[in-house]
Amino acid sequence: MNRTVAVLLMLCAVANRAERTGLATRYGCLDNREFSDNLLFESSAVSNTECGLKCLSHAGCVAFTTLTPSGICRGHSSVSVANSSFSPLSGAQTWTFQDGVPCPNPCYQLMAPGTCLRFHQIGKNHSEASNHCQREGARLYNMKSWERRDVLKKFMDDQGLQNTLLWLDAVEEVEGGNWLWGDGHITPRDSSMWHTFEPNDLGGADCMQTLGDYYLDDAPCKTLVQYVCEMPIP
Ligand SMILES: [Ca+2]
Ligand SMILES: [Ca+2]
Repeated sequence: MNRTVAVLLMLCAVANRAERTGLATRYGCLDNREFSDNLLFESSAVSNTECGLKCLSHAGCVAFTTLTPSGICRGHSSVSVANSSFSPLSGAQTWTFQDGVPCPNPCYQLMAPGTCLRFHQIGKNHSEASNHCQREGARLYNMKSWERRDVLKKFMDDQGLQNTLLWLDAVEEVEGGNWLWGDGHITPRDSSMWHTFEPNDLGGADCMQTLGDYYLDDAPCKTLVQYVCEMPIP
């Protein structure tokens, strides 16, 4: 090997290392997934970024799972779920590397200008779901307009899900009255956005959810329902 080739190889190695290291701060979230059949390593890490760097330093590592505050860091050789071994691990998040994550939290997906959304598949009652969103700096989804209904439908289509019941960021102002959204917007009881025969106050329903092809429905607040959080981009 002559000297020029050796120097070039060395420069390439340095550049490659820098590129892979840089990627560790740009990752997207695969949401609460734990892969048990493609585990490359288990270690500990104080942050998602540190875990990402460990993954990058392992050949064949394409995704990593972090569990806080225990600091568990797992590297995975694949993001596919084989042998039906997929099971959501409470509190865990799985990440994969990608460029240009546009939302402040990489678990969120940019769906409309200024609007980042995240689907939570583990059902909670309305107040717990709302609190969960707020802990992430977000709110339950606001579906006060047809335009916003179309954004939500597109987002759920992207998840491969149709006609999913989802908590929304509205409650009944007074029994038999109008419905109040978190931003102060009012949806009257005779709005065309309600599903047929809704609101019907079945079971003392005071919280808003989606029904059918993303129409409005009143539902009992204690019901366990999946939800979408919405994070505004500052
Ligand atoms: Ca009611
Ligand atoms: Ca109802």
